[in-house]
Amino acid sequence: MAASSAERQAMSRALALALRGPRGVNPQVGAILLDADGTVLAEGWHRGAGTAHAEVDALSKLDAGAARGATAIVTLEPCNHTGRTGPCAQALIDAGVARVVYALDDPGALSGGGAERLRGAGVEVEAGVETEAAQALLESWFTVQRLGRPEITVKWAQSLDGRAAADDGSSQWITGPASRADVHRRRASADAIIVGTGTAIADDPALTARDGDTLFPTQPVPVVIGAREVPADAALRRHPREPLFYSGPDLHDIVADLRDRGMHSLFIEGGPTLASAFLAAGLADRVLAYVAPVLLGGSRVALNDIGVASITEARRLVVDEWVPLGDDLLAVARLADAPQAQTK
Ligand code: RP5
Repeated sequence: MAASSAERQAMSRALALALRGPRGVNPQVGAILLDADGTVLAEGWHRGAGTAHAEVDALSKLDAGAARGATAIVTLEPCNHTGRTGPCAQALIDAGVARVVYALDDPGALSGGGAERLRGAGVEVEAGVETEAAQALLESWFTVQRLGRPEITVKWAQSLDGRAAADDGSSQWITGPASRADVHRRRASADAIIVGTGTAIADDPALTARDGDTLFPTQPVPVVIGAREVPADAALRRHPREPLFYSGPDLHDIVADLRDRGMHSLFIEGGPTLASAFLAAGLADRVLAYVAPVLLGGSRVALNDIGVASITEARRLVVDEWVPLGDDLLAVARLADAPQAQTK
């Protein structure tokens, strides 16, 4: 039976509840229990790995037996997996829930299959309600499920002749205010912002996401990669999130560690050595190239060795958008050889 308007409304509310949970290793999920008249019996959401899942959180707010015959509205297919907590599909069956309406299938190899388990126990299941909003909520979590690592965006600013700095190393600013404001908005939606020690020392960046002097409510964790010591009074050490420093390890290990810390999206902000290393390692899904109408000449190119020895090895891009920003132009592009580009 298709979802009723009360069920659709409850799904929108469940999506808002999901947002109360942290972005992390587990997906953000919200759940609502409705009685036969569509009245809300209880609400729940997931508060992060190791804590009750949204359905169980909602059930825990009711007396035993009170969910008998109820409808559960859940933003993600109830899990079928015993991890640190038990399978939600079974908890719903045990509570006597008669109908489950959910937005998206759980893609997890271990956690998927909840709908089948529910149906097997005689519970009515309706999937695919408010999928677009649920997809937007869980996009970066799905990326981690699909790729096994966070989504990686490599950003740089360059002169029209492809330079990231003048020959003395000065680079502030190549692009105009509209481009820089755009960068800050994008920083705010990333989980981590990554620079090399070269950039950390030469530019002393704050690495915050801000509008003028005002910080956006969400801030990426600043991450610095490289062997050199970042000064004790560096601006990034005053960042509202505690910075992470990696000195030696392989980029793949660093990315895996950031994933294990619950990060879904990484924003690589330079400089050229670090950006090139991520590209060369195949650790880039998206490129943001801000191009300014200025010439710098000299040797400080925006990218150096990305593993392309000959034109036949060129890394092709699929441009999603050319965005005019004041006098600058931003290319928002995907690497044609990135796993994501092929599935879109
Ligand atoms: C990067 O961000 C540049 O490399 C520059 O060093 C840095 C500036 O960061 P904020 O100090 O504005 O945070 O684009």
